[in-house]
Amino acid sequence: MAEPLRKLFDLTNRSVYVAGHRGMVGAAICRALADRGIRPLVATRAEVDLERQDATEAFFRRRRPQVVILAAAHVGGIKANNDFPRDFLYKNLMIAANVIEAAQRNGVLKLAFLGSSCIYPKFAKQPITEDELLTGALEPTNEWYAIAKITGIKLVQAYRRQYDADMIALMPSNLYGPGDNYHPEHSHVVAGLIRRFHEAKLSGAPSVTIWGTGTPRREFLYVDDCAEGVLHALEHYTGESHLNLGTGTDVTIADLARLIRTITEYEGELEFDHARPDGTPRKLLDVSRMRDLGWKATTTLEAGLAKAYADFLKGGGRNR
Ligand code: GFB
Repeated sequence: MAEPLRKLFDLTNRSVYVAGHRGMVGAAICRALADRGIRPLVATRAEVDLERQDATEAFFRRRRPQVVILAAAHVGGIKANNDFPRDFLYKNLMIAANVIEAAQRNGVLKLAFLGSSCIYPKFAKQPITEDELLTGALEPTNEWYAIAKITGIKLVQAYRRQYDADMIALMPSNLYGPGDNYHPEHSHVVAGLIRRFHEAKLSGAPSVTIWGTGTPRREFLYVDDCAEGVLHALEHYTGESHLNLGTGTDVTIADLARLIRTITEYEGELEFDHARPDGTPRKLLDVSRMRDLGWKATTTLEAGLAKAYADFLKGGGRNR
């Protein structure tokens, strides 16, 4: 049997600040920390507005976290990205710059910055290795968000080079799961379709509309798998390159829609609205670096979607 990988960094007995603990990802990271007996340091937006430099620095001076997991971000699906370019660029840039600078000034021992697979060029080689970054033009619907997240990766690299700071950057594929945003227009595809299929079932609507052609392929990572990956990377990795977090498999949006139709027990038809954008044709991540570090996602798409729908039925998530 292979030797278990040696930990480079021990989270035990550390004060771990999870920025963005009310979001889907931050909440999952708090659950993963709780499983290891770690009670994270968290703060509401009223306590610290991470878009403001002075507030962020005052918070770090006061609370002195030793580890920072930067899961705070302004996020949304393809339509929200397209409709609110300033919000996606400005807010995410400010959050990244303020938190990373405050961490450096206040002696943080280790920081993980979270981004997204949309940082890669629209026509990146598939599956996408970490080296594809900045090799081509971005997908226009999400370039604002992507530029902010690429800047976060570059900040991490710059602080590593200039200060020898132990900071890493992690790029998950499309995330879904408990605590998602169910806004009818601004959500990501999984949450948007769970809601639409559920409502169509209740109202007896004959069909459900899926945006775009249904042909784009996406890789969906269950949020609790992502959280485990983040903690695993904190413990086992340090290095300049960001790391991909994904499952290594993808599905078409049409197949995803059929799966959600089955899970929600909706019996009507699917219709595709070609007037809506498809976005990137494909963004399947090469996950071999994380696999070599001893991590892999364990939740199948079917099981993850069933858990996400159960959470929706319980009233979980935002914008219900
Ligand atoms: O989830 P989504 O908005 O993320 O859309 P992206 C994925 C695909 O699903 C697109 C289609 O081809 C959409 O056209 N789709 C079909 C839908 N029906 C729906 C629906 O009801 N709602 C939504 N939202 N999509 C985002 C980026 O891109 O991915 C973000 O804009 C971020 O910046 C995120 O990176 C992970 O994969 O297209």
